[in-house]
Amino acid sequence: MVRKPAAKQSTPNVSKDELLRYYRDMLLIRRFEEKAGQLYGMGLIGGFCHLYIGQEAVVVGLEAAAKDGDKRITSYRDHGHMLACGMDARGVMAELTGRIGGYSKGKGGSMHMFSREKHFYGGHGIVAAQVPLGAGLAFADKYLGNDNVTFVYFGDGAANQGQVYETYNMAELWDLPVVFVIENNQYAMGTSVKRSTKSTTLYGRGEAFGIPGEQVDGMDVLAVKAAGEKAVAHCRAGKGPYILEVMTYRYRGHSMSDPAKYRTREEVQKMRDERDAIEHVRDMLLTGQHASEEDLKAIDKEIKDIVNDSAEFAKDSPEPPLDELWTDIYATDVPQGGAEQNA
Ligand SMILES: Cc1ncc(C[n+]2csc(CCOP(=O)(O)OP(=O)(O)O)c2C)c(N)n1
Ligand SMILES: [Mg+2]
Repeated sequence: MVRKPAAKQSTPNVSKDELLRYYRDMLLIRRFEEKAGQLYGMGLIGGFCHLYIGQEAVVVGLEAAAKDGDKRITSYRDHGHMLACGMDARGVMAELTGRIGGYSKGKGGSMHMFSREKHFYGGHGIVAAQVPLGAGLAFADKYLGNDNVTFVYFGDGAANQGQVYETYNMAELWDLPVVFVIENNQYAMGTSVKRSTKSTTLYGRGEAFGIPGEQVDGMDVLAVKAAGEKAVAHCRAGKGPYILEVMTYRYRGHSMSDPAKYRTREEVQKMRDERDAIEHVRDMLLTGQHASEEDLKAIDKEIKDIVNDSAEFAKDSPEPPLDELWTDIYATDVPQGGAEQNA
């Protein structure tokens, strides 16, 4: 197999533990997504399901730059973000299958899961809707005077939505601590960036608003982490938002029903063979003699067990009872008098 060197030089003195952690976290996402694909095929998952396979290094690299209290919000391609911020695989799989043991009690499905504990704010089906919401999360932290940062993930297609630029303006005006992460996987459904966008550096659009940014090799988890640390330091220093355009690739279709006529099989295979992010870390572990084939096999087994367990948990968990239709519709913890104050 011909593996091209990473576009950016990775930090050579990365620790063994760190590399193993990234390998494990990326593999968990990949195997979980493969299992979700299987369950979908068996009819156990209804509705939409967008897999993250190929993009694992983006979220794992950025989570490595985050600290406790930081927030994250993303689109409908969201299972990887949940797992990477520490949400339980069981709860995610049970939600995908519409069971009561899921994060939204089986009522949200793939695109609508949340965890206040892990500061994960969804899961949004409207393209780019999470961008202004994410700025709102960052506004709350700024208002409270803490040093938390919000990671707002969106796609190359979403980057053409108007609300992104309204948000850029306000975020820069108010120096909001937000890292805008454009996951440029080169396609928005069946439309390539080349067909939809004249300027190919999406991060450069921040210049009009005074927001700095950069392009990052999203198939290199160490490069993503290093760029994430830089962005986060900018935000925590009170300098306002930062844009990271992370160059990545989705191996699977847009969703589970994708005719795949907009790109060749060879294009996908080439990325898998030459740029795969998990294989890249695997190579570093083996060539640096940080781990043996046996060690990696043991990790593979551990991950497989977690994923199989999540699927079993999901299948055993009952569907929500009918009276759940009437719960979780309105907020119940709104302070008294709130409505009058806003009238
Ligand atoms: C406002 C809005 N317009 C259109 C759609 C239909 N739609 C769903 S996903 C998508 C493509 C978005 O692509 P991108 O932002 O690159 O994210 P990716 O799917 O590649 O992760 C479109 C057009 C939608 N959900 N919301
Ligand atoms: Mg895209």
